[in-house]
Amino acid sequence: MPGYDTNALALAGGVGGAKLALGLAKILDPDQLTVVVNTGDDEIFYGLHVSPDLDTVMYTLAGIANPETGWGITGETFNMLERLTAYGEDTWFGLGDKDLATHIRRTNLLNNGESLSEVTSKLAAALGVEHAIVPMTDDSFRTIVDTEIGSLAFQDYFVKHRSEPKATAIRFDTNGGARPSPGFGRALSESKIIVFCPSNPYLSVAPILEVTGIRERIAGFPGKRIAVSPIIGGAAIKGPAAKLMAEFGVEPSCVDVAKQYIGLCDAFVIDNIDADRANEIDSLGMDVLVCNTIMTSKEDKMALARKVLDFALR
Ligand code: FO1
Repeated sequence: MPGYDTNALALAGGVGGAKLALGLAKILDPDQLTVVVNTGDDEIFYGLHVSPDLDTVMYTLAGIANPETGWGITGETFNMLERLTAYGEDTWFGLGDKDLATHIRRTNLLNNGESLSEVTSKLAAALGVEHAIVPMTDDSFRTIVDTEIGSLAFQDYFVKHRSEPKATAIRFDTNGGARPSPGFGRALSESKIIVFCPSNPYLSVAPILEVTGIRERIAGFPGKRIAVSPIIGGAAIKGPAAKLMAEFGVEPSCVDVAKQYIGLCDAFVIDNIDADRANEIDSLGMDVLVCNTIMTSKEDKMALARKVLDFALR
C-alpha cells in the first residue's frame, strides 16, 4: 500500500469502469473509496431484479468476474437457461447458474422491503468485497434508447439487438426524479477526488449525472475531478460508445468525450495513442494526462489508478 491520504469517489458503469475501480481498490483502503455505479441498465428478467453494472463491479472487486466477457462469473454454467429455453421461454438475456443466485437473493431482499443500497452491501460483503459499492440511486431509473426501430429499454437495445439499430436519442425514465442513494450523497460530501472511470459517457455516466442534484453537486465539488477517456484512437475498447457518438453527429474521439465533461472535470486522461489531441483538451480548460489507459492485467489497472490519483493530487 502506498498510503494515499485521500478519499475517492469513483463513478462507474460496467466492464471498463470496473477495471479502474479494481485498480483503485487495490491501492486505497476500504474506507478511502466509494464506487458509485449506474443502475439505468437494471432490468427484470425471468421475474428477477438484475443489476448488471453493480454486479460487474462487485464480481470484479471480488475477483470472480468472467475474464473473457468482463461481466458474469468465471467458470459459469447455463443449465437453468437451457432448461428455460426448452420450456419455450425467450432467453436472449444470458443468466448463468451461479449469477442466478445473486439475482434471487437481491429480489428476495428487495421484496422484503430493503433498499438496493442495503441489498448491494449485503451481497458485496458475502463475496468478501470490503470497498463500498453503491447504486447511484435506490429509486426506479431506466435508460431508454430511441432508435430507428422504436424505443428500446437498455438491455433490449444492448443485448437483444446487439446495439445495432441506429440510435436517435437516449432518455431516462425516472418516474419524476431519482434521488441519490445515501452512500452517493455521503461520498460526495466526504471525498476529496471524483474519478470518472472510462465508462460510456451516454449510457453509463449520463445516467449518474441525471440523478437529482448530482450534476450541480459535481459542478460545485470543492475537490479534484478527473475523467479517463473510454475512447482510444477513435474507438471504444468495448461497447457502443463510438458508434453512438457517430450517430449523434459527434466525432468519436477523446476530445468530444472531454467536451461533455466541461464544467464537471478539472483533468482528463487520454491514451498515448491520442497524444496529438492533448492541446485540444487543454484548450477546453482541463489539465491533460497522457499515459497508457488500456487495462489488460491487474498491474495495468493499478498503474492507471496510481497515475490518476497522483495527477489529481499533484
Ligand atoms: N451482455 C451480453 O452481451 N449478453 C448477455 O446475455 C448478458 C447477460 C448478462 C447477465 C448478467 C449481467 O450482470 C450482465 C450481462 N450482460 C450481458 C452484460 C450487460 O448487458 C452489460 O454489460 C451492461 O449492462 C452494460 O454495461
